[in-house]
Amino acid sequence: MLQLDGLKVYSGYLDEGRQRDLLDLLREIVRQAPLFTPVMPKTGKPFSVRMTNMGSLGWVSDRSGYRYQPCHPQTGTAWPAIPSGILKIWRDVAGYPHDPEACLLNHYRSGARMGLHRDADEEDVDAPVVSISLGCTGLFRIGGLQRKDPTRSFRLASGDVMVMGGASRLCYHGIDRIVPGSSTLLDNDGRINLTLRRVRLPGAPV
Ligand code: MD6
Ligand code: FE
Repeated sequence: MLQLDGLKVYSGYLDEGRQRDLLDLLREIVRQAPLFTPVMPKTGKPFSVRMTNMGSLGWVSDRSGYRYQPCHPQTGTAWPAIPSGILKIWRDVAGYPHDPEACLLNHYRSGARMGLHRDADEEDVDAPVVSISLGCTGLFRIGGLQRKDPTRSFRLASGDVMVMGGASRLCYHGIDRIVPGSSTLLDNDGRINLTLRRVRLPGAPV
């Protein structure tokens, strides 16, 4: 287990059986809330990653900006609930007394990446972000509070769970690339990353 400033990586947290069970759940989620391709605010440049969400709020990005919203941007229906098996992972590792409101699903195909960014659209930054990786390994890069700060990188493999809390919560991070051939869990060198977050401050009106 790697540990620095509130960042913890639990390598192999989910064994292969639990990874497959989780993937089955996610296939059902994607049937209810199809993957969509977000675009960058202002420029409208498409992300290489496709996304969907679970929970009372989901993260979206379009020409007008980044935000959390209760409904799918294309179907207009509420996001599916976060399955209990996923909530259990949060309860076991987050060290935070309130359940997450949002679970963002990122789907990478080979060649997809995620540029350096900060998760700063949430009000409740005392809560950590919990990330679960499935499928091909992602090369994860993390730096400091400023974009120019030095970075380090490590691999997130299928079944790894990472908690980004404390001083690491608002650090810049991204996925440089996916390692082809590193897993057969998903077809075509795919990778799925789930990030569980608190959005609103506990006690805020819904
Ligand atoms: C990914 N993850 O692993 C992208 N953000 O595909 C993130 O952007 C991320 O893993 C905040 C906390 C943990 C993460
Ligand atoms: Fe992030």
